[in-house]
Amino acid sequence: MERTFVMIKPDGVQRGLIGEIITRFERRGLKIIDMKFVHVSRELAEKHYAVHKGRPFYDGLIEYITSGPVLAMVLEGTNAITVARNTMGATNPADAAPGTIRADFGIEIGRNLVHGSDGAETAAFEIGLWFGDEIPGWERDVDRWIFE
Ligand code: D4T
Repeated sequence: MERTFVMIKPDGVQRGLIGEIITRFERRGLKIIDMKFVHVSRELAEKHYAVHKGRPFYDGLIEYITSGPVLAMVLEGTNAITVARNTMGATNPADAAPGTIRADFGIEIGRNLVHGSDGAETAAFEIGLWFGDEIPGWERDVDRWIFE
């Protein structure tokens, strides 16, 4: 079963949307494997967003992600990476499809509420960076009604 790294960014936390956002992943069938509140250091932010270093929005992005606590989590399910990103919607909330998290709660790209790994390699890197290597799974009784 695939795992992905998802984060509720500082705007989602500050605006009291943690429950609302987690509910959307949970009710879709994604299983929460681990979760924690993180006061993001500059060092962690720079590692997480290393691929964007040098881009015009990089400094603002680092400032934003370190501006308040975030809720980091590992989600598991069939095609979890794609399913989580589809649940979040397009990076720019202005382009996100109605019904997605970013469309329903956001309006600007620099305040887009959530992050989700964009591929298998990124997911492995980000889960390791935020949670370490060995995260145990757990048996969810309802799984047989969600996964075929
Ligand atoms: P994250 O990584 O936050 O889930 O976003 P995406 O995977 O959907 O998008 P991304 O990596 O292209 O961008 C990372 C992060 O940078 C912000 N950003 C991006 C921005 O503020 N201005 C921009 O022009 C771009 C491209 C938003 C998400």
